[in-house]
Amino acid sequence: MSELTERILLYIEQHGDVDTLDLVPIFGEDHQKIIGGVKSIESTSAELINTTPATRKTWELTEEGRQILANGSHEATVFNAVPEAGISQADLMKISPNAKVGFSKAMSNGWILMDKSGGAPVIKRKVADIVDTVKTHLEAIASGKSDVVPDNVKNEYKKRKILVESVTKSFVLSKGPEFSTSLKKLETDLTVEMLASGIWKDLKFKPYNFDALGVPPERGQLHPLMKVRSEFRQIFLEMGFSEMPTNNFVESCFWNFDALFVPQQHPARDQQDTFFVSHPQLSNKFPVALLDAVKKSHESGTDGSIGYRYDWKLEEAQKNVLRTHTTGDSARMLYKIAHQAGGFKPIKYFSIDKVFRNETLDATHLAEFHQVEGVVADYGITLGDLIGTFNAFFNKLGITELEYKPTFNPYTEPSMEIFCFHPGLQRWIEVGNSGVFRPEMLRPLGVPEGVNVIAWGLSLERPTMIKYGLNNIRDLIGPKVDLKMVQEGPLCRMNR
Ligand code: FB9
Repeated sequence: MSELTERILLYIEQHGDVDTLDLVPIFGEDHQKIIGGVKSIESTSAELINTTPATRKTWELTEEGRQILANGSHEATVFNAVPEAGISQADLMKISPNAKVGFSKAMSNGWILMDKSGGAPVIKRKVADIVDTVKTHLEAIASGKSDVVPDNVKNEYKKRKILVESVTKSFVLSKGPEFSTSLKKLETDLTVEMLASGIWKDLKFKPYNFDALGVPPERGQLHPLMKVRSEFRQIFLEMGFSEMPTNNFVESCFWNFDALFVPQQHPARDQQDTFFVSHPQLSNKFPVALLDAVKKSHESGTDGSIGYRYDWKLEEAQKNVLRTHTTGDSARMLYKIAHQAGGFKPIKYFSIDKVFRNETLDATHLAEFHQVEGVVADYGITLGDLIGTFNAFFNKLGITELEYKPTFNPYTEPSMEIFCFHPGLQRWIEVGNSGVFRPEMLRPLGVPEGVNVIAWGLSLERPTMIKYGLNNIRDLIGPKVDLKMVQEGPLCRMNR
């Protein structure tokens, strides 16, 4: 038991009830330390002492008051600075920043006088010595004996801003039902040994604290991106879409570009925009008939198109890249369903996975992001179906005001950028890109005449940053992410 807790218990034993503030001058301890001792007693047993909250007006020294306590009052400092021969008032004013206050107090106390008999006025002592009552008063107040200083004097010091009145919370201590001057450690567990030996009868057990909060269980937490991915996945599933396999970060240029009718000279296929893979550098497993059909589509067109009229090169198509979009996976799926047993059947597919772009990094763009893509293939569907699908999709994200702007993609015609008026941001923002896959892409894949395929894409990062109020992508992804943001991130409900 600490010496302070022992002193508190003994004092209560000998003197009965006591206010913790009154123990300050008795123990010569700071009030907060005494409160700590009381808490320590209570933590051992709530039955030992009773504590009744109390409040009391107390006097505290200000910073200036503490300086006076240490160095004496301003008037005493001025008096002590006046030599036998006297001193000019100007020189006296230089002795301390409070010399002016001290001078007028020392004059009104009759400690000093101004002698003009010799022409220029000289300040001299009027008495041989002084009693620095202010310092004495402050010493009493600082040691908890403010009662010895008359109220009018305390109020005078308050006006001089060397004393301030405050309300201090304290406790009136009294004997509890199990009062004792010794702090017997309370048992916190009833063991087999205690029961078997019977010593439990003589032990004191700590009462249960049913108000104690449980220890928060260690648990994992989904990253905000994964929370938003779950929301998007749920939306697609609700709309009858099935998830495509996209477990291939490395893709051949053939599927990433050529099968999408992206010409081999397209700038997107340069090193500035795309990450090329050195090991394995090339792919070489492609359906031969598909290669020929894609080659023909690029060189001389298909289905009424004249193509790009260039010599399409296999070795260009064989190069491996980090996929720049998941639309290559959509092309694989279209090829697969066009060649499945029983022939083409309408589908609604979606994918959400990482893609990589060798682009300039900025506050909202990294070299990788998650693309969200939806694809619908069916007989006779139109741009109107695409717009209707968007409205349904974005309505589930809480977005109702959508606008569309014509744009160009090598693999879709018509193509549209999608904009929405974001209610939270109160401004129009770009929310994605979309289009109807061109016949020059669909025919080589084997998708039958009469079948149209509509598709759209957006990212996961942009809506996540908006949802979680982040302005810099590096606060969401990367080594500088504040894990508290992840741990404490709220549940994600995209439409509210
Ligand atoms: O995600 C984007 N914006 C967005 C999306 C959702 C959202 O949620 C609402 C609050 C509830 C808010 C904003 N964008 C697409 C637009 C911009 O952020 C843009 O600056 C960044 N874009 C990425 C590409 O940047 C290099 C987002 C990404 C993107 C763009 C296009 C596609 C996919 C991802 C596509 C496609 C496509 C087109 C036709 C056929 C198939 C796929």
